[in-house]
Amino acid sequence: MDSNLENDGYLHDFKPSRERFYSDVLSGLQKPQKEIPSKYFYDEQGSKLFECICTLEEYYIPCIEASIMQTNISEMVELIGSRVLLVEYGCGACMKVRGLLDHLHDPVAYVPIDISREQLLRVTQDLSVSYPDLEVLPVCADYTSSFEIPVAKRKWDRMVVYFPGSTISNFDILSGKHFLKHIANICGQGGALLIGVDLKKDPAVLHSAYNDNRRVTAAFNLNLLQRINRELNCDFQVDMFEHYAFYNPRKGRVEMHLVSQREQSIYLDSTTINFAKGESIWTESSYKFTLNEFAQMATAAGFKVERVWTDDQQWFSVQYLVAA
Ligand code: AVI
Repeated sequence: MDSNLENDGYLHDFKPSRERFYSDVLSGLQKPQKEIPSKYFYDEQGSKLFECICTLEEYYIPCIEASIMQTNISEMVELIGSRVLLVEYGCGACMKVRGLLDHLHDPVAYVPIDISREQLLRVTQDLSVSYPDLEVLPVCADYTSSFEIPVAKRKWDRMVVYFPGSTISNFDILSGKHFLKHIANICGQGGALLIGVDLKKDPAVLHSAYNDNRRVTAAFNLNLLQRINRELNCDFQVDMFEHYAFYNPRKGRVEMHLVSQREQSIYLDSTTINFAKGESIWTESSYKFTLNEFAQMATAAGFKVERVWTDDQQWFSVQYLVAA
């Protein structure tokens, strides 16, 4: 994909096209188990809803991850070392990285990567005010497809990729392994990945995390259909679908679906998609790992697990993996 530099010349833009969204939705809805890739949750409205999920009491991840980061920041910064090129995959509002940037020794540059161009431009400006000596090189891209890491003005000693929030959970196991392999290649020998990884726990905790009382997660899930209506001129009757999330212990993952409340059809251009009553669209998987399971995946991808930090209940982990 070509990089279209914005007018002011500093945004490296690899944003995926409407055609790609359309073909992913069409092919997903034509599968026997209908599905839509979870990366399409994050339009402007979806990103806002996700930020709201992150403030919910039931959704334990942000709070526990933040406390693991705070407690262990000195050790993390020591491992990362000085003159680092810090790259963040899916930076969102760039809130989490501030905790790192506040403590790193002489970082060379920060490369925030996100699919949401407007938010990326906004947060880049905010970061330049907060960290005037730091070179910020934003990249607008779907980080699961191809893009290039921009060249920093200064030479760096090590590239470290930051991938918090357990977004790795939203890949299926094989593509998660490929993704980690791709990161190992990008950061090169001696480079590292600082990653948040959600752990297996009581299914009741998982159930309420993905079925919150205020139904924010339900709104987040249903926004996917609203987005398809808005951007692809489709005619989903959103109130005829229901959010459904459950823990599948055999697969070790929470699955989110949108279940059709009646027999119905939708039209995507000239294609008709039929739904039986009770038929679902699978919209997200969120894998939960044991420390051992994740270590196996990381090792198979070419990483050595250097350090693992967890909370007292072992609900969540932050891991420092070094590219072998
Ligand atoms: C972004 N990702 C790690 C979240 C998760 O927990 O899998 C997305 C999410 N889906 C529903 N709630 C949060």
